[in-house]
Amino acid sequence: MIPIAREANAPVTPTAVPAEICDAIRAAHQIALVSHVTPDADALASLGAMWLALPELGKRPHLILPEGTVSRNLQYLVGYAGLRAAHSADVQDCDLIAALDTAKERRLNSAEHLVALTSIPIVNIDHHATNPRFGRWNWIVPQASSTSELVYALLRALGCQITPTIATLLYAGLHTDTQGFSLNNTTANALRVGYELAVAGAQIPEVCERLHRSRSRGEFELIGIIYRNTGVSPDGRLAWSTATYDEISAAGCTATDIDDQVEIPRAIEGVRVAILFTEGHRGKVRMNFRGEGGVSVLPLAQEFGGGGHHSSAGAILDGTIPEVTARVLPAATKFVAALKPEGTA
Ligand SMILES: [Mn+2]
Repeated sequence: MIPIAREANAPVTPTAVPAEICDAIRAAHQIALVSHVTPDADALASLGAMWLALPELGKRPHLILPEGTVSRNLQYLVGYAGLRAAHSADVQDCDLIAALDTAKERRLNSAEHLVALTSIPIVNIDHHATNPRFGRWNWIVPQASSTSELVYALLRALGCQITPTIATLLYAGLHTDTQGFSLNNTTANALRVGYELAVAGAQIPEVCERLHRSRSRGEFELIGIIYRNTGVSPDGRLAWSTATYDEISAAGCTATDIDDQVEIPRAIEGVRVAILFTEGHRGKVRMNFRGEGGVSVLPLAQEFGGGGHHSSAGAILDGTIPEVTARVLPAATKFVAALKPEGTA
């Protein structure tokens, strides 16, 4: 047993929603809902929950979800919630854009309509610490487990009904971003929201089976490759793995199947920094960085033009896996060497 000295958490108070965020939504008529490219469950859940709830307030929401960007597992959620995507061009008819869970303006999934975006005000709702506040209104809460947690607070503040379908979506987002309530963003408030979503009728067993225990044979193959390619530094504090474009393709997978496989090298005891290098598109290597035990990997990701959260960040570099690892692993080794030794303050 590791004795952990910590103070009691602050009392659980629901997340306060800034009045200007509610006002911006109340004043709008047609709202484009946008999130980041290759949406994860949190992005999709936030979009879907807003899309389902806003008509009740007399709003016309447009769900911007370009074709071919939703992974197989998340297709289930789209079907379950009956989400119907609008055309990106519909953004032009909107008087408000709600950007959800998107840490950078250029990662918005409606990039081809950025010209239109510049003239339409954006309400920016996110939990990424590095979000540069690109909206006219910005509600950025890095302590929130997920954007789904914020959207839940927002819908409650707007007086929307949390239907079982909305609850299921938001629970999926919360569950995924906390990795099944196991990461250090599993706050008392995240658990409280999880509880309230369960009370509201979230279909927890089914959504968790579909999102976490429904791997295709291809994804299963890919996991094998990632186990096989895992390397660990001599001091055991840095672990990484790789998958080349050819390995991903040979497994029958595509870039949309790359999700949280970085959890594989991260799971080794004593690892403080884990990195997954994947060449989902030929010549482009995406890096997922994870910090364990309170280590912030954000500076490391930012060194390579990326961003994200303190314990979970990403970056993309041009090149092949050998080229990119040759650049990044020495920097990561130096970064880990500079961390304070375990057990010191
Ligand atoms: Mn998120």
